[in-house]
Amino acid sequence: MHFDVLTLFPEMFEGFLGSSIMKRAIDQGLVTTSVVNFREYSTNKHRTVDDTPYGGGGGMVLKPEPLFRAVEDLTKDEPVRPPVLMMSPQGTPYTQKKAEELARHDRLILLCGHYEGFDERIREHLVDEEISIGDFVLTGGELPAMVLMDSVIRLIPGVLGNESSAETDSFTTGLLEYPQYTRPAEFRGWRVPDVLLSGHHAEIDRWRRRQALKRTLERRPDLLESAELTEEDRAWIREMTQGNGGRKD
Ligand code: 9D3
Repeated sequence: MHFDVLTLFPEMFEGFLGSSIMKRAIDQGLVTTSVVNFREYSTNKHRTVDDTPYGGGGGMVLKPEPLFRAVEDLTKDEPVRPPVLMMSPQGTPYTQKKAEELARHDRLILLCGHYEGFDERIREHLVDEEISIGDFVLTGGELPAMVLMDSVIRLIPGVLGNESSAETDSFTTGLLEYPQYTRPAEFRGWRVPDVLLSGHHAEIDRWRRRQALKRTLERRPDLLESAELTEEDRAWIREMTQGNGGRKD
């Protein structure tokens, strides 16, 4: 899979692409990247990429020419232009489902702004999708682009070890994870739950399922709406939410 990243701050990607699982995916030839400073595609002698907004007001707006020229140059040999994704606070909220969808493409082009807004014609005539990574304000689209790449790259077959497919499955159960423990069985007086030391695998599975349900109910009740629940799960949730004054214990 190939990623083209268009940014004014290409150096921000060095640590990310040079570390850990990303580096391994690149070294294995599973992923290729071109991180391009779109200032190189500016059409004027001062290499300008932004300008003041028509109609007045503060801030600067990214000009259309550099980004159009950059995308057109990068895709000049492609019979079909790959999806162009704009990282934007006004974008559709990013989800695991979107990551899975994007992982099916063999090439993606990511546009990153930094403070500035984009001239609307970039949205209207160059971009296929606008993506936000959540309701908080960052200084640019570079970190969101790295978040997107990380989430997509780990889904590419061969990038992670064997745990990967099982892990994807557990996300699709739609519940938060149950608590985990390792040795020692007692640390500073805090004991690991006895059931986990019991060797009764059916009981352990039941305990973990209930803990996952309890945690999801407490922290992310919205997830329960779409989770796949058995009749036993529903009974357990009823027990946790009723007859105790509404407390979820
Ligand atoms: C208030 C008007 N704009 C400033 C000129 C808003 C603004 C634009 C760009 C605020 C922040 C940014 C930089 N952020 C992103 O480019 C961004 C982002 C984010 O801030 N949060 C979550 N997802 C994303 S994706 C891109």
